[in-house]
Amino acid sequence: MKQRGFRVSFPLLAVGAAVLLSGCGATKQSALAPVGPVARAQLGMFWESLAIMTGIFVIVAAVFLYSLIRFRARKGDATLPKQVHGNTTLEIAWTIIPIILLVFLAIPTVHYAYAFGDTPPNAMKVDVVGHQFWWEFDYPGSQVTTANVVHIPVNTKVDFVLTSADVIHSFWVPRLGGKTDLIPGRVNHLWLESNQTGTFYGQCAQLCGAGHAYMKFSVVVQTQAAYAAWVQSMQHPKVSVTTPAQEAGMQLFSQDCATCHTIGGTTFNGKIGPNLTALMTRPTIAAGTLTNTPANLAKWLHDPPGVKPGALMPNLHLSQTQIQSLVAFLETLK
Ligand code: HEC
Ligand SMILES: [Cu+2]
Repeated sequence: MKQRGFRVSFPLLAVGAAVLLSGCGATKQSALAPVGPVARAQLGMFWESLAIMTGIFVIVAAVFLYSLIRFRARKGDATLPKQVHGNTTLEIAWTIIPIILLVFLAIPTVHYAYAFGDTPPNAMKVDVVGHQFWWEFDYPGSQVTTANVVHIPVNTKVDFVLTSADVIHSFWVPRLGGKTDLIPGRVNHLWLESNQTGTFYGQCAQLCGAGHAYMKFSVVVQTQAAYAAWVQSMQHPKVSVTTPAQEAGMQLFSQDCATCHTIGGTTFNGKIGPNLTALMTRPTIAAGTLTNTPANLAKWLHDPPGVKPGALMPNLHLSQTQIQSLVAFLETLK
């Protein structure tokens, strides 16, 4: 009976673990695939403590197994084993060894706590504001504001200046390092650097309400030249509205949307929702909920809270014609 119970539960456990771990998605958001000095140092400490713990486990398990076998009750032997109490040498040894191991863990921990706690003086600054359920990124001094996608230059230390507009959120880009909370009324700093160009994924790591799981963002790491070009294009956004549908969309936008959304290059300057300047250059909409395609924009405008639980953009009960004009207008934002 027992045998069968084991056979049934083991494959079940294996399948369960596989299903759960599949959520960890290869290297997309893996702290085990670092691309910068902060994430690399943190991973190094992880391996160091894992090595120490594995060593302790192997030694303790070996002594334990040896004792189980060597001193087991044998058939026909009813005598009581030798009774002992206390062994000063052993007790001193198992007090001193853990202390030495803890010192080995404490040295890098304290070292990195200071190294990562102090913002490098020449770091580039990006202000990050957490909102339910999206990210605002402001580049102080360059008049650039974006949402849910942050561009940074490669091999550059970036000081993310973190605060929140509402509840506590947490900023985490596993491949770059982290994470640090965004707390209303407080300013936290987290500096990160990437030594590789490419797109890396971030996620809010502090349960902040119904839309928390859909509060994602991308970090686009670019060469210095490409980054400078991006800043230039964000400072001089092109909005060229030509067709009647685009014009109708812009008109609708000024009535229904401009109270909440800003668009660079126009007079729309609402501050409640994400800044929509160069919206079409973003890989996703609604903080990673949908890929950024015209069909998905239409889906979003039709019923935001239906697409993303808890979304604070209301359902404006727009008609299909209105949605099509608005999408035509949004598609001009490059
Ligand atoms: C009451 C304020 C409000 C109004 C009015 C509003 N929005 Fe929004 N909008 C938001 C908020 C808040 C979000 C962020 C939702 C989220 O991701 O959780 C958002 C998100 C968006 C996004 C996705 C942006 C991104 O980068 O993820 C688009 C596009 C958008 N709104 C377009 C519109 C259009 C077009 C209208 C008018 C028809 C409109 N919004 C009206 C508040 C508003
Ligand atoms: Cu959250």
